[in-house]
Amino acid sequence: MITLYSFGPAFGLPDRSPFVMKVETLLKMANLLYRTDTTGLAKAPKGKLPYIEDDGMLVPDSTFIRWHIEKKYRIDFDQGLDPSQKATAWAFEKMAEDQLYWVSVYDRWLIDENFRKGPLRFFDKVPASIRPVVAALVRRKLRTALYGQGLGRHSSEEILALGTRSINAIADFLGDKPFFMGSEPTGADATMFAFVCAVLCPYFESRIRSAAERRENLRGYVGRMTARYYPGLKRLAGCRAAA
Ligand SMILES: N[C@@H](CCC(=O)N[C@@H](CS)C(=O)NCC(=O)O)C(=O)O
Repeated sequence: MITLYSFGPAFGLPDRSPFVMKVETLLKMANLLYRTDTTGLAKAPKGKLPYIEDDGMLVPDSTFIRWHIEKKYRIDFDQGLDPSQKATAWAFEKMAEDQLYWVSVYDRWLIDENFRKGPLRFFDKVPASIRPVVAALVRRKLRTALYGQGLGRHSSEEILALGTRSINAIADFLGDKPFFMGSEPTGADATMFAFVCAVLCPYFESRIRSAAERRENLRGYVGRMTARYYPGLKRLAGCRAAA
């Protein structure tokens, strides 16, 4: 059975990482048996989660995991898409992973109130005497990563403008289609679902979340994806599963 190394549920989401949620959704789409293990970060091959272990083979990174599943289990997550649709799906996925994701990181880690009730809790098991120092160090690491990525160099207004542009692009492209690329789910849905959930997560106060909430079709989409892939969760990211 495949082991998915994950962080575990948090903030009302199946996992605090949208990359983990993406992989879990792909595993569900592929109907593959898997179990989750939340103890893998320290030995992660690339220092990040998710990674999977499949028959003794470690595969890190959500995109390479997808390609591994496609190759080993002969699954085409892009089934039915023509080359132009595949190119569009890839571009949207990378926009979500390489830009929108960082907007969520900014919101969760750098807005004080969100940090206090969210990421700071990740350090609850660290001895109280060193907890503030460890949390501050990790927060600084995230701030440096955001600066290196580029988004962290912008003002909060500019970050909001960039994030809103992406959210609106996703909502406009989705339109009234049931799933991102059409009437049936494809691999892109695993990504769009995960990253839209991260933005819509009601646990955090954020202006990008308000911008996403104004797009009714995104809420319906999250509801549909939840009903199909997480039927046990009646509500995800504030959206009813039976939407
Ligand atoms: N490109 C990777 C990104 C994964 C990623 O950024 N994971 C973050 C959590 S969302 C992580 O594990 N961070 C832990 C760390 O940097 O220490 C993928 O697609 O899987």
